[in-house]
Amino acid sequence: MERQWWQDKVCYQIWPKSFKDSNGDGVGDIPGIIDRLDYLKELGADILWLSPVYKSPLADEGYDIADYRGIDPRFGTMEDMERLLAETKRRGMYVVMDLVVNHCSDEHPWFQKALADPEGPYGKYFYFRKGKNGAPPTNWRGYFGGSVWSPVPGREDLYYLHLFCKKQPDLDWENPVVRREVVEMVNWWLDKGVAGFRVDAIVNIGKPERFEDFAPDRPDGLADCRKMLADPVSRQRLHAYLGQLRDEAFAPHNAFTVGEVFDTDPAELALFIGQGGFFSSMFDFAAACWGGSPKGWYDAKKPGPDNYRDCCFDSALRAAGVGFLSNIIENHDEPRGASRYLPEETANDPRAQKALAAVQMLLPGLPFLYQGQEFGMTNTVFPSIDAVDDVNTHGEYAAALAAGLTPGEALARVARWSRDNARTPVQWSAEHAAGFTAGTPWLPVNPNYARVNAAAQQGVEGSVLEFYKSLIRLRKNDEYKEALVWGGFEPVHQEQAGLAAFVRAGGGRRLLIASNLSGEAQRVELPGAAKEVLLCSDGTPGLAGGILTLAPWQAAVVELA
Ligand code: TEU
Repeated sequence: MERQWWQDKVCYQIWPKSFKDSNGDGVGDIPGIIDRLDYLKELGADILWLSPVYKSPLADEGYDIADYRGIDPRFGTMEDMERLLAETKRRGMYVVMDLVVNHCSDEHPWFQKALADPEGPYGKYFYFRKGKNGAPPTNWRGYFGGSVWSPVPGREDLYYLHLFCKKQPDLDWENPVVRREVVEMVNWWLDKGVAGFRVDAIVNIGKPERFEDFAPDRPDGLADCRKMLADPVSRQRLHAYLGQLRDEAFAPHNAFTVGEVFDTDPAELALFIGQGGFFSSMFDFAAACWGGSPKGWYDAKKPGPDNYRDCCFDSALRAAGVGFLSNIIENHDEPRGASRYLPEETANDPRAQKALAAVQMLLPGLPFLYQGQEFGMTNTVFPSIDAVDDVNTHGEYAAALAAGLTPGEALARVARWSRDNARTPVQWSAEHAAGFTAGTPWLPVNPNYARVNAAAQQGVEGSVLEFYKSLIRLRKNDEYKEALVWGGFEPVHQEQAGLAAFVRAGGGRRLLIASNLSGEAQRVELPGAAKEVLLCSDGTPGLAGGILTLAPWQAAVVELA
């Protein structure tokens, strides 16, 4: 496979609203990001993915775009954006925007014009359908709960489609004019200097020929809209549209793109991320999907460290020789990785966080850090459902109540999956509002900020932050890059509970990465003679008689002969 410019990079996701506020209004902004570029550079981040900063009513926190070529004043101005591009370029860093084109905002002029004349040209940008016997056109349930259809105001028996919230009408990609609009907009940003895109919710653009009911799958009488994704026509269309985006926008710019792709068939992997595929990379959601329930979040199971390991290893083997998956432990839609994959009592233990970090950062593929992960931010606490901002959590709370849970149980069950866990302000210091803002933060800071913050760890040996830096340095070290970036992957001792161990080999080097994801010491039989311990999360591991002994939650990288 031909090598690409982005393959040896480390990526970092910024969720701007909660990253850093520069003007005291309690909302993070682009100047705040510029202010932290040196910190990110020192961490070793190269590619910065910005969640949406476009003009938006923020009904889904920016994933509802009202102007694809404008910056929302809450986040700054186009001049700020241009300054960010210049400042990242100066530091040898790259900016990747979020491409949200399955839908736009209901406040986008396209939709406003469509509402005014659903039969006119802009009506064809969206899906307008007649109801069925006084009910919506189909019984599909949207991603955030409730029907995917909302009535068109002032029009009897006419509905528009929105797979997400009702302020996010779906764009009809069968319309070539829509595809042209998107291609032109993407080229406009690439010409401006962004390095590429994270491509939002993209599998949903392929829709079936006919919209038909599915068998209801919950007490609400509705059926998961995702069922339409399996339709062969949906799939064919998806592939055709993505091919056009690649050929007419991404490829000519040699852009880096990472798809938010759920529901792929393993057979499709090469099509998506193989040589000349639709995207450079796509996220691996195997671990994030583990334990999910068709009933809803209230019924989801918490994975343990072994489940995390098994998911990552399976994915790595599946992608071997095909392409680069993007590895995450969390993002703006998921709970914090430490809270999710570590046992509850160890989520805040820096040793355990470092053990998890070693696995994620040295797996084959592209590592993505999410803001605050690098110094161990964890899930927050919600005093009541009213304290939750996220539209998705409210939908899931309603589903839990409908299933008969008490309000207290419903809150406790959905809180651990709430997207707000990852959306609390970044904890920069132990000062006012965790150093995020001089004002009042738009969402309360996690009460653990006095203990967990970047300033307390910066330059402190043994801290989670400094360990992430060493992992990144190792990954980028010319001596080991062949092995760690482009090298092979071989799981070892996968049957050993609480141990995540694998060998990465390339360029004449063989490295064993062994992470003790348990509170007991682990004896690891070495798959070869040990040459040198390159890195250890805490202290020094035991090494004698072909056995590596790891203390509880200790991780080590050992070069093998
Ligand atoms: O997420 C797509 C998606 O499928 C989500 O519904 C996801 O399953 C859910 O958030 C898990 O909790 C993307 C964005 O990442 C998300 O923030 C947006 O809300 C969504 O698209 C709509 O644009």
